[in-house]
Amino acid sequence: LKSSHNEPRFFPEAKPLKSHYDVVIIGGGGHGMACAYYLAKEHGITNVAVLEQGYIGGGNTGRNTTIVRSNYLTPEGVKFYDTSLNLFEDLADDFDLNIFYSTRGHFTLAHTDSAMRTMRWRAEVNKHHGIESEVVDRDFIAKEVPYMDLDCAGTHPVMGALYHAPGAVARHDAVAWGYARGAYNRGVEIHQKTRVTSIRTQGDKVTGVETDRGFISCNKVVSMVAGSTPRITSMLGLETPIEIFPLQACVSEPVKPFMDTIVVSGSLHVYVSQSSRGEMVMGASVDPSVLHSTRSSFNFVEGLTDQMIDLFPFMSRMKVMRQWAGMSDITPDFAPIMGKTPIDGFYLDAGWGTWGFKATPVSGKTMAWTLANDRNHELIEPFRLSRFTDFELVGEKGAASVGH
Ligand code: PYC
Repeated sequence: LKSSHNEPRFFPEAKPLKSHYDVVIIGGGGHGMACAYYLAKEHGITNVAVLEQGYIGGGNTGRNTTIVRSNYLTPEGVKFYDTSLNLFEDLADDFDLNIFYSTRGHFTLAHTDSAMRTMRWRAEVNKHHGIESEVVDRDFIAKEVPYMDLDCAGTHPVMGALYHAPGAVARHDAVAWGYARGAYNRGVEIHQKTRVTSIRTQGDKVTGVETDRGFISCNKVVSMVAGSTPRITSMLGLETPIEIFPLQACVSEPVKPFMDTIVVSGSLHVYVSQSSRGEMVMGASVDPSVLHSTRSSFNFVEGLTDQMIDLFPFMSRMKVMRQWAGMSDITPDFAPIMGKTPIDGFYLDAGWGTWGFKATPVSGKTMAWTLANDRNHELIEPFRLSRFTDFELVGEKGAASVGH
């Protein structure tokens, strides 16, 4: 299959599995594809198979609200996500593919004194690390987001906000496809509709994976499956503190472009941006109970629109067009779990909760480095699995859509 400029298309033809690969990547979402891309591009490791039980980017990559930002709270988080944001800015050139990366400016509204205090704290940490982040007042917000009711229907008046100018959105599918095409062009094999059924070990070392298409021997396996992480780690008896909560989102019918910023309210648990097609892309916090499912609910739309209309009263006349859910793999400290594990040759890229899409480039790059060097990249060392037994939790209260 060739596209108009003679590049292989992003959906590679199905091939038989080889009997051995140097690296098997479980999960063909953005993170898996990014890891394959950087393994091939930066480390010359191309005897790699990406195994995806569905289709490329069909999991959480295709189910998020595409926000990219680096205004986190912890120094570890800020450095990590800022590296990602910088990589995002060059991806379209790297891929020769339009990923619709659009810098919008990102507001996190504060409706209480304590929220204002947290915004100041975040702004100070951000600035210390060279990130554009400022606490702004109501006048500034009113100028930048003129259609918003700052009094919030009189219920929770906005007091101020954290403003992060580099905040952006991107076309999520294109990110996965760009990485997939770049990996494929460099010799990586991508096997869709290929489900891993177990992982073989000898002693404490990985020797291969069983799939519904047969056994593959390999030296290294990395699990990059977000909401399916417990299914994979249970194959090895590996314990993590991850719990799965659905995260739902929806889009409105398309309307004339009127809002070019991203608006988030942690207190009201809503966030919204307008897509390049004119749809309002909206989400709320994770569902309240653990559930391994991508079902959508009416409750979600009802709760979300109730809050959204307080901020944007005219939206009461807009129709919700589509809704969906992803499975968020939430950790107790709202930071990911990355790197080596106690099982030799088995690596984890998990715990992506509600913060995974924006980490796609940096997770791919640092996990590829970690696999190639068999030691954790310095940016991901704080996110190692052993932090939960060493009592060195990260405490990332800059994560969105989760109660802290
Ligand atoms: O981290 O900005 C974020 C976010 C928004 C929705 C889910 N996560």
